[in-house]
Amino acid sequence: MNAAQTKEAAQFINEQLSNQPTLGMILGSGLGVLADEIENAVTIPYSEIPHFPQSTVAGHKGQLVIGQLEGKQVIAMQGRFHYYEGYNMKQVTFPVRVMKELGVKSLFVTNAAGGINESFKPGDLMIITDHINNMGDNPLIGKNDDELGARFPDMSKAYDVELTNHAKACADRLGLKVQEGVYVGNTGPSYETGAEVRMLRTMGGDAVGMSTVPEVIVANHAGMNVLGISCISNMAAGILDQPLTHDEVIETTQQVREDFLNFVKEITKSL
Ligand code: 6GU
Repeated sequence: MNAAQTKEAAQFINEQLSNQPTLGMILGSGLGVLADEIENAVTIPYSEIPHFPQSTVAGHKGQLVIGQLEGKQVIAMQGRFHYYEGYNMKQVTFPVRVMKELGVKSLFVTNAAGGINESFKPGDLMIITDHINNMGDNPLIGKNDDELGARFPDMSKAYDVELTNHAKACADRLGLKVQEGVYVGNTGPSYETGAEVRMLRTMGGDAVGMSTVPEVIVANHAGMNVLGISCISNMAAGILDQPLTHDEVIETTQQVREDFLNFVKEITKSL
């Protein structure tokens, strides 16, 4: 994945738009319904976009939806690319580069995650205040393109403080109880063992998932403002005495869908 490919993909998308999006959204497992709220939508399957990888997981649609949400020009990914699918970090984060090229300034990243913090419960929404890259890889490895960003980008404010505070105010306004915490990015695809979850808790993690961290690193490299929201779809291993299934992840995200939709729409409206 290189700058020329990014430009080609962005140009292909741009040709189909009458307005430039300024707000990007990556919609995680079961959360893609948000894209159905986008008005005057232009929908582009990933398969049509030059250099875009294809998405393979159930519950992930695999298309860009571009249009207006609460009066803002948005571009949403309905389905993302995961490292565990076998894509490399450059492929996983390619859409973020393309969004930047299209003029996106702020990026909302969402995911379904397992609760590590024992005070959380399935169905909680969590504002991501920080993350731990536990994937053993980094999308910025390799020659740095100084046009795109710094060789050693600062990650001390990876999740924009203003956006985070704004999201908290929106939750209050809606009377939504929203958690805050640290997201741990693991590669998956296996879920954690109980011992691993205890380790992640000791490390300072509140929720664990298999995405988001690569995209947030690239968004920071590119100078975008990031807001992260996790839907706690289940508790991580060893907290409740029950096995984890992807079906449970999808089921819970369906249950919180109204809260999630209202929350993101309120954040967008008053941005
Ligand atoms: Cl418990 N672990 C991981 N790695 N990803 C998840 C999850 C757990 N629950 C939803 N996604």
